[in-house]
Amino acid sequence: REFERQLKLAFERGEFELHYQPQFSIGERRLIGAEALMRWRHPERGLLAPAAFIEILGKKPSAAAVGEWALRTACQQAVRWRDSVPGFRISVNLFEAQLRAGTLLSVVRRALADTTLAPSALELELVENILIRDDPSTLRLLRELRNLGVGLAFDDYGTGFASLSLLKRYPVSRLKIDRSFVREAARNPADAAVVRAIVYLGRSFGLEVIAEGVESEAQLAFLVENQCAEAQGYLFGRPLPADEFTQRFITAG
Ligand code: G
Ligand code: G
Ligand code: NA
Ligand code: MN
Repeated sequence: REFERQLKLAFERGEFELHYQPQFSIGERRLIGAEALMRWRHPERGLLAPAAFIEILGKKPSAAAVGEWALRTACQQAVRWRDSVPGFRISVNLFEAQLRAGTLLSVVRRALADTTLAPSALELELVENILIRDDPSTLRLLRELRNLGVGLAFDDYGTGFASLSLLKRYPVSRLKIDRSFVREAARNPADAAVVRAIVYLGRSFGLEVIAEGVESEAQLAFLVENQCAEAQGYLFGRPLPADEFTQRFITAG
């Protein structure tokens, strides 16, 4: 409770910020977009990663306001980058509370209209476990978002429950292969099999597939060999504040 109050105050004081991690097409080794990742610039404890607060924040109704701020901020930033990067797309993570709030569709519409970002330049990331409660209103909401032209990605794909039935029913456009599979894929046959299976699923369902947590050339070589088209991870770049992202990936070319 006390921590919740602190989070609310921190948000009101403007202590939350977004960092951006690049996403690359593997074939061309070209920047194709970025994932917006939240950080808390704590006055005493320094920069905090979401692990320290997302779990507590994520299910509270107040998370919807934080999520809306993140969405608008990320869309605004994407508009600054889009002219330099053909097809640039920004990915934003959703809190469970945003799906339950009943306002997500209008919030997304407004964020796009106010920033002039094209719907196809926005992707929303969901972890599968948000969906296993599986109410019809969530399914309807996701269809409406897809009808707007916004992308939907399954985050940490392969680690949740009921992956295949969700894939069949939910209108997702991209799978993000969880980094726990990518880490050992070049060495461990079981992880290799999971990565290959997800790439194959993506192809079968007509979805884009991106590998998360790519840290080494060996991992990248494995992905090339297995025809995974896109990658994100420390090999390409860590999450950076917007101005550093611009210096490193936009103006440096
Ligand atoms: O940035 P980092 O790797 O520490 O992120 C850890 C987790 O926090 C990830 O699962 C990520 O999806 C989640 N996360 C980061 N930023 C956001 C955000 O803006 N909204 C939501 N809902 N989750 C986020
Ligand atoms: O749950 P989600 O996939 O959104 O989490 C993204 C998190 O993964 C971020 O906190 C980010 O800092 C972290 N991350 C991004 N790339 C790498 C990587 O190459 N290796 C590791 N270990 N973590 C990464
Ligand atoms: Na994510
Ligand atoms: Mn992920």
